[in-house]
Amino acid sequence: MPDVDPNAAACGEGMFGLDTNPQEAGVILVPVPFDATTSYRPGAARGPEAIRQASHQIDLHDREVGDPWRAGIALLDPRPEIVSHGTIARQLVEELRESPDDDKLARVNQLCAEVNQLVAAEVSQWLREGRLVGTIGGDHATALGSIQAHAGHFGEFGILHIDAHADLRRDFEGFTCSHASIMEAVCRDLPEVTRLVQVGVRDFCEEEARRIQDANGRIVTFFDADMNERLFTGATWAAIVAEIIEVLPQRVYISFDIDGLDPKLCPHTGTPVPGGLSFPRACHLLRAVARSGRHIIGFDLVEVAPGPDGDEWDGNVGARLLYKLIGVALQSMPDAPH
Ligand SMILES: [Mn+2]
Repeated sequence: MPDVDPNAAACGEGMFGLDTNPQEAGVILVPVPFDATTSYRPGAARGPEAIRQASHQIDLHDREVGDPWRAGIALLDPRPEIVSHGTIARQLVEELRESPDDDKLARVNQLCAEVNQLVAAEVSQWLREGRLVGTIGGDHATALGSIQAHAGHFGEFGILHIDAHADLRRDFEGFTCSHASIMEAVCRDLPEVTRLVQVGVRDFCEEEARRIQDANGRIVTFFDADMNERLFTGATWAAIVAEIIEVLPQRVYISFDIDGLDPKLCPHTGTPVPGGLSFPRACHLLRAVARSGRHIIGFDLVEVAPGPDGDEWDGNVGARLLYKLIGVALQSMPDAPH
């Protein structure tokens, strides 16, 4: 157990004020400060740092998830190549939006592919050492390498995908790895992902709606409008959560786009949409997954973006959600006391 006083104010500089050495941590957090293809409003590249800074005000003892800090939580340093790739790619994307250029587009796609490979290699290495690994984006495309690594390590699993968007576009602005097509890439390239369960979706195109319909049950989407219609006419959140859990396989990877929450909780995220989950509803859902006996094998938290003037609210919500994600994943481990 790390040498920490959970009742004292945060004293370390690491995530949640912990300065756990990665070699001694049960939980490894991989930051991916990269958001090259964000279409509307960039900023998610600064997400990991915003979450780290805001995390210092969080109490380490949590009513819902107990004491996840006891497992040891270590935030890795961002890979310098990811940072430099992001700077180059963002510049190229800005030029592309001025005038299309096939060579520049190919270069951006190559940079994104290299970031994926770096993330996949890093996550795989820690999974082989038996750690719980969480990836912190970055835009949603940064989750792909993490999901690939979990597929390589665990074999078959399902994804619980909380998001305002379906992320099932075949190709978005010519980018092969866009935040808007990440789950399409996952479904196309990773047969290990036996089911994609989407929650909170409220912004999608006709092609994506057809993609869901034609997936023969591999993609199950709990649309925000449908859930609200039921809640407004007397259904309970617990009943809807039970239906979500029922379609999840035994092993679950959670991909959490912060914009799945009410945008009041993430006002600076790249593509906010009205509606979405409240914080307590999201926490109830996460806890229910762990309580159901399913094994949460890993997770990502993406699209958290700080305000331009140092507004820390998005980071604050992101840090609290991150602590819950770590907590439920630890609770769900096959050998964890329930
Ligand atoms: Mn989204």
